[in-house]
Amino acid sequence: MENTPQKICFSGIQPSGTLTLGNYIGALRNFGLMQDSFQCLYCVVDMHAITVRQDPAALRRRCLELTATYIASGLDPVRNILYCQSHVSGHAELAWILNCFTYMGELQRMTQYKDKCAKHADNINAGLFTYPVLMAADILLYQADVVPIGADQKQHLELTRDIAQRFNALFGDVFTVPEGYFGKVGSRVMSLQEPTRKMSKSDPEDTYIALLDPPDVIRRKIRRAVTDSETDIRFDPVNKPGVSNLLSIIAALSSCDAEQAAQELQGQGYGKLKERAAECVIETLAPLQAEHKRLMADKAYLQGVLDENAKRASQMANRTLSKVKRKIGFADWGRKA
Ligand code: AQP
Repeated sequence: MENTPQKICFSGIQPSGTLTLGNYIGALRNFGLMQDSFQCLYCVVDMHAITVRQDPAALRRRCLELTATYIASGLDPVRNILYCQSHVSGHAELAWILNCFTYMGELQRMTQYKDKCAKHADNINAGLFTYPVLMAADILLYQADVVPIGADQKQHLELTRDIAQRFNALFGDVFTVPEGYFGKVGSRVMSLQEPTRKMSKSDPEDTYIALLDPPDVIRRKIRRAVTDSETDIRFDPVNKPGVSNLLSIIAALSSCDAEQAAQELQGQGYGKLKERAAECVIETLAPLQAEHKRLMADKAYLQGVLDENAKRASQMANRTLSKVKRKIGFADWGRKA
């Protein structure tokens, strides 16, 4: 029988703060689902993180914390390639090349760029603007077939596909055109205080649940979550965004759908809804938190995982980069990429 090459899955998370329940439900928990069927690369995207000012010591620490979170969430550090973006120079190289195949108008339409400009008005840097091109490079560098992401990244993935198709139309089949993978429920977890906005790790603390929050903090944050002035427990994201967000969280963590969760809690009041949501979150995060604590006690091990995997990632990246450079006409007489 012919040996078909394993399909590739790529995704990344920024070490820009403590990971939230949104990162977990929208992305991280789906990463684990891929590891049996794909060769997966999960990246700590520190180069994306510096589009917003970071404290250098905190950024270094968070890279290790995120690596520990990846492993603690069930990702096998041997089967999967868990590595740090800045350790593989191919990301920056390919991003520059793809910048020259991306239009200003395309980048100006990106809603995350507009949101981040509003949030960081004192630092609207060029990196913030070209962030989606770096993301396209991250994905295309490894010829990824599938990219598990939250709904907020859909627009960036569409742009990645457009760039890949544009490049392929000019130079032949260089890049695999990737597909997104979005979980059935919870691909957009909302802020606890402003449930019409997504939950973000760089927003104020009471708006999100951090993956490492202890049970009493989780209960308190959910108790204070904004709902509405009615009493009816109904899944209706437009008219009842706060209640619907809590129902989605319950649904995502207990493998039912949000309407079912609403039916089960019918007539029991918002207090009970919040209690149930808190229980689901606490129960889900407890094993991850324990494993994270154990891993963080062995930083040398985590650094070893990153070092080893950067080599594996670089080898894969260099294969694509050599091809791209050759196609666009960079001279390579007698040189190895
Ligand atoms: N609220 C969310 N609901 C569902 N998925 C989410 N993701 C983020 N927030 C939610 C998904 O998590 C992955 C990693 O995100 P990221 O850290 O690379 O960047 P982000 O999307 O900008 O996340 P944050 O938390 O909002 O970070 P900051 O505040 O630093 O910008 C992505 O797949 C994302 O879809």
